[in-house]
Amino acid sequence: MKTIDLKKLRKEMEKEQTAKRYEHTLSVAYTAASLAMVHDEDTEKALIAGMLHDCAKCIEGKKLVSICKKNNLEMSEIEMKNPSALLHAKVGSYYAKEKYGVTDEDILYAIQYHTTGRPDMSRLEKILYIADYMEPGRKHAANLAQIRKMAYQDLDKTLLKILEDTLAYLQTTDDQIDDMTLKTYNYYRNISLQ
Ligand code: DGI
Ligand code: FE
Ligand code: FE
Repeated sequence: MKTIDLKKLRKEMEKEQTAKRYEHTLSVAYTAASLAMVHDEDTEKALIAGMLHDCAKCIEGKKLVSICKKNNLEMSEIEMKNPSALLHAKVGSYYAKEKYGVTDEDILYAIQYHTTGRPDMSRLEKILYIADYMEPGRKHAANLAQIRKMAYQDLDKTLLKILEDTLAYLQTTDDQIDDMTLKTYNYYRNISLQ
């Protein structure tokens, strides 16, 4: 993996993001690193993925759509209709590569799928997805205490719980559910039944 200057990334995120988002970014990076320590993942990769996962979150929805069009990044109808929630992950992964020099595919996929997950995620992908949900600054998500304990014991079980809670939450809103979120849920539910 090409060496990435984490300190430099941190400064760039501080510049790109609102104070609140930057605080979340740091929390996700360190939470991901602590999960990486327990689950034998590369802590450096976890830090980079955490630091960059929301690098496109402070770009407004319309701009995210135009960035995708300009750079031939495919968009589904649901992504186009919910750009801020869904496209920041895709554009974030694109920026991680093109703007911040990340070449490691595992990190790029972890960023790309940090919002919806995907079936058969790598260990790093799971760690980022979970860290994003459970970082200490999160206050309103469901079952946080249980999820924070579980995350240090069983990544797949934790993923399933978060996916269940996310789907339940989305059903209380007008937001459309992305196919990938459903596919991920079904995949990890099936695994839990085996
Ligand atoms: O960017 P963050 O706020 O840190 O976290 P995130 O990237 O996980 O995005 C969070 C939001 O994305 C959260 O409110 C749930 C939402 N989300 C997850 N799956 C779907 C979704 N939103 C829609 N519309 N459809 C989904 O399938
Ligand atoms: Fe995000
Ligand atoms: Fe996030």
